[in-house]
Amino acid sequence: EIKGFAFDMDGVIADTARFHGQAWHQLADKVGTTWTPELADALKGVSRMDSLELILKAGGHENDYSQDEKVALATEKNDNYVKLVETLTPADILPGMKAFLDELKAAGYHLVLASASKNAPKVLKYLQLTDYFEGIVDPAKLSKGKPDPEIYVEAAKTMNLPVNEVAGVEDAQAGIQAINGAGELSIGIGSGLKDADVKFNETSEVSLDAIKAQL
Ligand code: B16
Ligand code: MG
Repeated sequence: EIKGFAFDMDGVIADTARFHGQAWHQLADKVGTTWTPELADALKGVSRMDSLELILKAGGHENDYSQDEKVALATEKNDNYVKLVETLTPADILPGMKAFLDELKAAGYHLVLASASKNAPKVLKYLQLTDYFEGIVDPAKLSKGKPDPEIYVEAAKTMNLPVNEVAGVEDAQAGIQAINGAGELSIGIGSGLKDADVKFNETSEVSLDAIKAQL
């Protein structure tokens, strides 16, 4: 029986995937990597430094920069991203997600955030959703990013629940792999998430009844 939900943030709760995309696109142009929809998808859920490596590799530039230069590139991307994040308001919560969080809260489920983003506390603040979550897994304390299961294992610990009583909600393939690897119920939102236990096309379709209908 599911007693807690671990939420991905970017692309699930917050309409920020477009901001990450915009800021990485700018970075790709700068290093000379062609920006494609496939590359944009491959970056979803992936940590900042791993995303940078994927962009450099896609253009054959992985050996063109020192470690310090890579950190500077990632910092530049993040500065651009943070400027976009500061424009967020509660209107940028993805359709239906506020209602779903309210439904879960009212039904007494545990809720934690399992986002790879170091900017997650800031984003939740601008969306005025901070109080919904009993904890935020700190990605800085993890040794491996998604698709490694670590972040979802930590999410279960934060709620004091065994993994089989936890459901994870994700919009990215890397995230679904992480949930499945942790032994939790995976709920995928978006296209191309074939490994998800429960699948939705849009955030607006997600509710407890709609999940139960697929179990
Ligand atoms: P930051 P999620 C992920 O968040 C994003 O999907 C991914 O695009 C981003 O690179 C990653 O967070 C790290 O974010 O640079 O803000 O630390 O989908 O796991 O909520
Ligand atoms: Mg995501």
